[in-house]
Amino acid sequence: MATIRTVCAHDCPDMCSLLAHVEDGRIVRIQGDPEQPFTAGFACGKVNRDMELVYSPERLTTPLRRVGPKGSGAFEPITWDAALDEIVARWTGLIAESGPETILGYAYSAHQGLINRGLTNGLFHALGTSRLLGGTVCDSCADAAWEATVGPIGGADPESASESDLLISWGSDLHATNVHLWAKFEQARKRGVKLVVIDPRRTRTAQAADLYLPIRIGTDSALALGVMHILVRDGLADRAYLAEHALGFDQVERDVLPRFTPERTAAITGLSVADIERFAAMYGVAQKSFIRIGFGMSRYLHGGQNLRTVALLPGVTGAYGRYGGGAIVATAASFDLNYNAVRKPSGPATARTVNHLKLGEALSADASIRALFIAANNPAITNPDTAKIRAGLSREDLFTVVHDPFMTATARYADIVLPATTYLETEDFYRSYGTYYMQYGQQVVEPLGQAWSNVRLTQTLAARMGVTDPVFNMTPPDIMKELFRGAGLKADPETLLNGVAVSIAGRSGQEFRTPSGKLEFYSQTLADQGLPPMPDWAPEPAAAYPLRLLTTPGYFQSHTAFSGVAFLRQREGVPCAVLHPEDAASRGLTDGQAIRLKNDLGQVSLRLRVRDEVQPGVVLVPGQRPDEEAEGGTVNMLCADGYTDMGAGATYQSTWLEVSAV
Ligand SMILES: Nc1nc2c(c(=O)[nH]1)N[C@H]1C(S)=C(S)[C@@H](COP(=O)(O)OP(=O)(O)OC[C@H]3O[C@@H](n4cnc5c(=O)[nH]c(N)nc54)[C@H](O)[C@@H]3O)O[C@H]1N2
Ligand SMILES: Nc1nc2c(c(=O)[nH]1)N[C@H]1C(S)=C(S)[C@@H](COP(=O)(O)OP(=O)(O)OC[C@H]3O[C@@H](n4cnc5c(=O)[nH]c(N)nc54)[C@H](O)[C@@H]3O)O[C@H]1N2
Ligand code: SF4
Ligand SMILES: [Mo]
Repeated sequence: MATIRTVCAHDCPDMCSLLAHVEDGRIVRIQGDPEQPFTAGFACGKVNRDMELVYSPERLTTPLRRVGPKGSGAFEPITWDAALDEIVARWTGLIAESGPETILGYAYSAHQGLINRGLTNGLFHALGTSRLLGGTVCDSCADAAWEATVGPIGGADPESASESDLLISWGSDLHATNVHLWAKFEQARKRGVKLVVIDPRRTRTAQAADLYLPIRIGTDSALALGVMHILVRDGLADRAYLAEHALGFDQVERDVLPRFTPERTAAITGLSVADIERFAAMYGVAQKSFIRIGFGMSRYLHGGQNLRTVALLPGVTGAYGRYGGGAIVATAASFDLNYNAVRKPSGPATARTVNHLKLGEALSADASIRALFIAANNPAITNPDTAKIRAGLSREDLFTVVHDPFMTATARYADIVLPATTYLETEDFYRSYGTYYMQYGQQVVEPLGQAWSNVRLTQTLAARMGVTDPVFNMTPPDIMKELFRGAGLKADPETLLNGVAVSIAGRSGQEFRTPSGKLEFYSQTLADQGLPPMPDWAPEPAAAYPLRLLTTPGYFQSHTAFSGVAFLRQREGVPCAVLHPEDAASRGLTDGQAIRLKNDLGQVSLRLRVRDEVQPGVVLVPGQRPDEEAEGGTVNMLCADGYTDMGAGATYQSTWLEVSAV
C-alpha cells in the first residue's frame, strides 16, 4: 500500500495536508496529516470520505453533447476530439465575427489549487474574452471592508489562538467551516480560556460557548460600538496603543460612541444589557483576545460597515499588538506571489468585466455574450437570483460549455459537458486563505474514466486556440516556480515539491497596510467612495415581507460540491427551513410539513423544522441544495443580485420573505 501526501483542494480556510492510502491504484483511506501542525492529524467528516467523491457512481466519465432542450439533462456521449473540435470551431467563429468579448470563460473556487484555478482564468485572459469578477458571491465585501480598515494583509495567525486569553467566534460556525481552528480553541479552553460566540443561529459552536450572544442579523456594528462605548466609559481603552497605531479614534469617541449606550445597543441587537456589559467586561480585561470574524455578517446591504466595525475592536484594547490577540477574516492577502504569471500570462490590459453576481443579467439583459465556459462553479444553484441565471442559460443562441466532475444544475443547460477530475486526480500548488501555510499537493490516483483536470483541458484548448504563452506548455511544478519568480515571497521550490507544508506566519502583532499605516477608525478611502468614513450602524430599508433569511454553510456540504456523495446528502438530511416555534405557531405550521418560502423574486418548497435555534422573525435555510434534493427550487431563487456597501458583494441576507403551507 502506498501513502501519498496531498492537500485538500475544497473551498475551505483550513487547507489540510492529507495522507491518502492507495491500493492497486485505488484510494482506500484518507486521513489528516499528523505532520502539518494546523491540520493536526485529522480531516473533517466530509473529506474523510472523499473516496466516495472520487468513486461516486454519479461521476461523469465522458464528454457529452446536448440532445434535448436546455436544462432537460438529455445528453449523448461524444469523444474528447469531437468535443474540442466543436468548442474551438464555435469560439474561433465567434471571435472572427464579433471579437473575443463575446465569450465569457472562467474557473471559480471549487479547486483551490493556484494552478488548476488560475491557469483556466489565464487562458481566457490571454484570449481577451470578457472577464468574470469572481469572489463577489463570497468574500469581496469582507475583503474590501478589512482592507479599508487594516489594509491588504492577513489577520491574526490562527495557530496563535492556542495562546490567547479570550476566544471569540463572531459570525463563524467553526464546527462546520473552520474545524481545525476549533481544535486550537479547544487547546486554549483546556487552560480555562473562555469562548464567546456571537451568531444569530445557535450553532454547534454556539452551544459550546461560555457566553452565547444571539445577535439580530446585521447589527454587529452596533454591538462592536456598544462594547467600545463601555470600554471607554470604564477606562479600559488602551490609550497608548490607540495614539500610536490608530487613526481617527478620537473622532469616533466624540461623534459616534455616545450614541451607542448599552440600552440603545441592546435595542438594536436584540441582546440584553447584562450580556452586553458582561461581554465588554471580558473583552476589556483580556490582553490577547482573538476574534474569528466570519463572512456571514458581511452578506447584506451594510455588510462592509458591519464587518469593518468588528475589525476595529481589537485596536481599542491593543489586542492587535500582541501575538495571540487580534482578529482574522482571512490570510490570502499576505501571500505575495506572482499570480499574474498564471492568471494573466498575456492579453489586453482591460476587457469587459462581469461581476459574478450579475452573471444572469449579463447573459439575459443583452445578448452580446454568445459563448460561456464554466469550470468549478455551479451558478444555477449558488448565485443569487438563480431564476435570472437559468433564463440566461436557456438562451438558444448561447453556446455553453461546463467542465465539472458531476452533472450539476448548471451543466444541464450546457451544449457540451466535459468530465473534470477531482483534486485527488490532480497535482497543484496551494496557499491557504485561512492559515499561513502553503504546500504542494501530489496527484494521488489516475483520472477516472476520461476525466481531465482543469490544467490539461486549459493547456489543450490553449494549443488549439493558438495561445503560445510558455505556461501553457509547462508542468505544474514549473508553473509553481513561475508563481515565485520576482515575487515578494521567497521559498525553496524543492522543499515545497517534497510536500513540506511551509508557514509564513510571524510572531509579531498585526501590521497595518492602510494608506496611513494605521488602523483606520477614520477612512479617507471610504469617504472618497462616498461611504461613511467612520464606523456606525444604520437600519436597512423597510421590507415588504415579515421574515428575514439566514443562510449558512451546510455541515456535510461545501455548497454543492459534495452533492454527488449519497452518504453526505443523507447526513445533511432533507433540505429544510428552520422557524422559531412562535413563528410556526402563528402560521399554523408544524414540524416536518412541506412549506413554501415566497417573495417577489420567486418561491421554493422545503421541509419545515421548528426549533428555537433561531430567533423569531428569522427563516434559517442551511446550505445551498440542488432543486432535485428539495421539494422544489433552491433558496437563491429568493435572493436579489444587489450589491453590498463595499466590494460589490452578495446580499443574500437582505432577503425578506413569507412562509406558508404548501
Ligand atoms: N461545511 C462547510 N464548510 C465550508 C463551506 C460549506 O459550504 N460547508 N463553505 C466554505 C466557504 S466557500 C466559505 S466562504 C466559508 C464561510 O465560512 P464562514 O465565514 O464561517 O461562514 P459564513 O457563511 O460566514 O457563516 C458563518 C456564520 O455566520 C452567521 N451569521 C450570519 N449572519 C450573521 C450576522 O449578521 N451576524 C453574525 N454575528 N453572524 C451571522 C451564520 O449563522 C453562520 O453560523 O466556509 C467554507 N467552509
Ligand atoms: N444562499 C447562499 N448562497 C451562497 C452562499 C451562502 O452562504 N448562501 N455562499 C456563497 C459562497 S461563500 C460561495 S464560495 C459560492 C460557491 O459556489 P460554487 O462555486 O458554485 O460552489 P460549489 O457548489 O462548490 O460548486 C462548484 C462546482 O465545482 C465542481 N468542481 C469541484 N472540483 C472541480 C475541479 O477540480 N474542476 C472543475 N472543473 N470542477 C470542479 C463541483 O462538482 C461543483 O459542481 O456560493 C455562494 N452562494
Ligand atoms: S477541514 Fe477543510 S481543508 Fe480540511 S479536509 Fe475538511 S474541507 Fe478539506
Ligand atoms: Mo465562499
